[in-house]
Amino acid sequence: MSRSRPESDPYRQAARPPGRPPHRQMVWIPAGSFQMGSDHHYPEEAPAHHVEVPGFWIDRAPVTNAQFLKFVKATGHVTLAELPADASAYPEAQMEFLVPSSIVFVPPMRTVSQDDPYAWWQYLPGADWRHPEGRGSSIKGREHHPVVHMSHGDALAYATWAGKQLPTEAQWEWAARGGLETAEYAWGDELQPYGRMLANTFQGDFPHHNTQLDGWERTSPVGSFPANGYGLFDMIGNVWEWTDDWYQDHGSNFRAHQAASGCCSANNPRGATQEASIDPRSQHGLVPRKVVKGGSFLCAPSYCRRYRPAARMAQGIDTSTCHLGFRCSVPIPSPVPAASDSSR
Ligand SMILES: [Ca+2]
Repeated sequence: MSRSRPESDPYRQAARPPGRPPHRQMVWIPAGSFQMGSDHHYPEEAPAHHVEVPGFWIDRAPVTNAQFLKFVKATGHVTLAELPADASAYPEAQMEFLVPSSIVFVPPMRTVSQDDPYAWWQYLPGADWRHPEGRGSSIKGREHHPVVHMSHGDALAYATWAGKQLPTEAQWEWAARGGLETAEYAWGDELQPYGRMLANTFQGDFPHHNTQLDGWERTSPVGSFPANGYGLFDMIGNVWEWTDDWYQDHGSNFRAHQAASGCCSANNPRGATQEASIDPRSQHGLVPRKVVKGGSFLCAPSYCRRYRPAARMAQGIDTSTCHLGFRCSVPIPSPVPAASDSSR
């Protein structure tokens, strides 16, 4: 059975882009409605609920190191990971954690409990977008890999410079589905159809044994795997991607809309308020959280099956890691392209 919309579908008829892309390497995503979230996986994805999304433009691939370098050269932007942390904001933190640093996946040498993420996550001094694995590492030869170690503010600064925005969660998920609105994956209902790897994820026994069946231990050049139905690369796997929505349980989001409207689908819902996105039980401070999507090269069937469009995760806006990047979007009517666009 085909999952594509019929030609008579009004949303299909509205699929044509309204004009030329506002920037190079952007793809038109037609307006549509779909079941956002999933009732078949992790609790934070439920309940699946009906939403509508107006048409918009989105980057064909995540922002790369080469693109981010142009931004830094043009603006002098210094990422959060390159700055020492404000001791007053983290009164409980030890001094060694206040130096410029970021979170890096360091695979353990042997089997460890999957209940202890500190067995494979380390704060490494000197880790940042230019040094993805900490001091001594570099992005030489990885110019076309997704930029990583991005805080939400870093991603937003780039998007603003480029005359773009960060996508909402609904936009991101609708785009990731590639026209297969109810499929488990961005390409269908099987993770590895005919044994074929269709995204950069983790194969083997997480976290200590990565068989690299897909050819990549860490990030991969954008476009190394097939595009989805909208022609978008790396929506799934490679790196998690920031959205611009404050995190909220889907259930709370859905109920709030029902209470406010009494009916109907939410149109491009925007999640919580900044204050409501904070987890009061967090051991990492009362940090506002945004939604990240898409999973990464560290998502494994044996640990984290978040290599699906419905998957989502709350991420503190001050957090940067070696598997977190972003891509940009442009709504319609689109803002005037920035002068920086010619450099992309
Ligand atoms: Ca891989």
